[in-house]
Amino acid sequence: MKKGKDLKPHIGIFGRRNVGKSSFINAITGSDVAIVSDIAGTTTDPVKKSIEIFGIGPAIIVDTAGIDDSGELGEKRISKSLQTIKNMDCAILLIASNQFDEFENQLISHFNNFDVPYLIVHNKTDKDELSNDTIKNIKKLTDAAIVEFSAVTGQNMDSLIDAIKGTIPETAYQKSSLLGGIIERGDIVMLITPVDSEAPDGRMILPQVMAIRDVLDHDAINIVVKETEAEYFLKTTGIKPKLVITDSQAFGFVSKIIPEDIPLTGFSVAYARMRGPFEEYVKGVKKYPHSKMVTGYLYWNPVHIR
Ligand SMILES: Nc1nc2c(ncn2[C@@H]2O[C@H](COP(=O)(O)OP(=O)(O)OP(=O)(O)O)[C@@H](O)[C@H]2O)c(=O)[nH]1
Ligand SMILES: [Mg+2]
Repeated sequence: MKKGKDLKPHIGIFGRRNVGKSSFINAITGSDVAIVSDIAGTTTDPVKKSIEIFGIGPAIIVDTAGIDDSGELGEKRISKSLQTIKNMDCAILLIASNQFDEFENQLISHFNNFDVPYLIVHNKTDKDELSNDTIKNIKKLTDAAIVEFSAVTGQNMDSLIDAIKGTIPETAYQKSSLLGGIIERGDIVMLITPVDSEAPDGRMILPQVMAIRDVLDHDAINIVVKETEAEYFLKTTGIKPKLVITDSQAFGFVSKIIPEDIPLTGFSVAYARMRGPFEEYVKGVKKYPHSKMVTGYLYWNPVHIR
């Protein structure tokens, strides 16, 4: 899932101290962006860098402190490293010397908790090859891809890049916008926003404001009406909106007055789609009897949330 409006995928490097996280970053970027040393605990705070990865392109890479640190300061560093996980599109769990036990298990549960796809890279393969026992241990726990690598020799770089590419989800490259991919420049979007006693005084709720802004960002046209004026507007102007968005509480009413061939969706549906994973959300959506799918999976005419 993409966080923020940055189009570059965020890749986080996690693992114990000294496994070569910083060296790994230098190797895949072909430059000396991260500080490397043989002293465990060289990287102390998460370091975010905008980089170019061979074969992948621009990305944001986050170097982190080792998660096997100790002491009061070490605990703080670990917690900082863990906090970055939720913002990643893809995580790389770096291991070395066939060490794979509680620290690695912990990291994997954190990745799973935040639904962050990950791959496992055994670094320093020039020194110690990845053993079959380690592979077996890993396979017991996860079916994530495992790649052997060496930040020093750069061996297996091609398979590493392929594995990273395969792990970064498509959504990481998509701008998180409410109506991205649905509307285009010049489209007329009708927003039907009930203003009842529950509406906040003097303002609009966030998804409505976001929709208005997003329509403007697409160089499209907003028509904002209450549900009581929607039918009148359509009849008197003859304007046919490309899309109608309304509030979930008004779906029932609005779906009756909007012609069947105009796609209709909800502010909260659009919002959920932006936040993803939309396919999961759609599983919980109940369609009206006369509903019809408009564009593959993006929105329904009309939909309602169970
Ligand atoms: N032989 C060998 N040494 C490596 C490799 N990758 C890193 N090293 C060495 O391992 C040591 C630690 O490397 P770093 O990149 O600083 O490790 P790190 O995981 O960032 O360490 P911290 O920031 O302390 O958590 C350095 O002396 C590196 O030169 C590798 O693939 N092969
Ligand atoms: Mg480091």
